[in-house]
Amino acid sequence: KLPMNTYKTYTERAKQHPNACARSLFELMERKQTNLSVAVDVTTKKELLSIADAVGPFVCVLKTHIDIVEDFDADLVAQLENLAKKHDFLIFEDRKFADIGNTVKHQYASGIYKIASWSHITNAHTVPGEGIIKGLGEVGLPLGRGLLLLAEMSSKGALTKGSYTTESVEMARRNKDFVFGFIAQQKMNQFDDEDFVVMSPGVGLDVKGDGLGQQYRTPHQVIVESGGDVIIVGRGIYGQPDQVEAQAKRYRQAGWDAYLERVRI
Ligand code: 5IU
Repeated sequence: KLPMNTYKTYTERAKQHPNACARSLFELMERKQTNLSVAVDVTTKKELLSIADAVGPFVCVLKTHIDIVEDFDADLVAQLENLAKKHDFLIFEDRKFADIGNTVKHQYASGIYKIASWSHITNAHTVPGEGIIKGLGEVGLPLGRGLLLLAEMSSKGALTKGSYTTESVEMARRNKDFVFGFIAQQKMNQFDDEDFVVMSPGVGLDVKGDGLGQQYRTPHQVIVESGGDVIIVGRGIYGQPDQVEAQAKRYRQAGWDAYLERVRI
């Protein structure tokens, strides 16, 4: 049996949520009827923008790895921001910060990418301890950004388990102003008065893995059986260039059907 909040609608959860980033995400999900996030791991500006424009109408969150884009420039960010407005989605730079608070602060605000200036959501490993949240928060909180902690990874042999995962949840509890959820494979709530958003990567309908450790589960397994809130799909959607829109529609439908099944239980 999953925690009580899991069975509430995104709208009900939006109304009750103390975190502004979570509220706007839940409202957006209900408005667009989608719990799909597309992970666009491509290496050119042209491909990234073209996929973002094609999947835009079907996603709540567009997940980027900005440092793999060979021809990155400030115009890419400006165009991404325009697409986020045009299609009504949030941008999530999957940066996986992992250093001490003072260092991640600079990595988040500065350098070439200036992630905090355009990415609504980012994420961090908890391996350095709570200082990483404080450091990122100094930059992100004044800008209204939200942070996800990496409580569990999808890949085979990941060390994110047991006390690592439970202590990551404790860190989130102590920093609810900035941390609104987790990257995880299942619901992380234990108490009825808390409602962490769970985004789950490692989602695919056609294959079980990728030969490099990735492990795939279906939207039904993630949303109905494990209580996840957002499915993150990468190659399952952009893997075949001529089918990007069709696959985005297919995964959006599978994710939304699973959500409707869960809230009607
Ligand atoms: N990603 C994972 N697993 C994780 C975390 C992040 O796959 O545990 I944290 C990222 C990596 C990639 C996307 O950007 O999610 C999944 O892409 P595919 O659906 O193509 O495997």
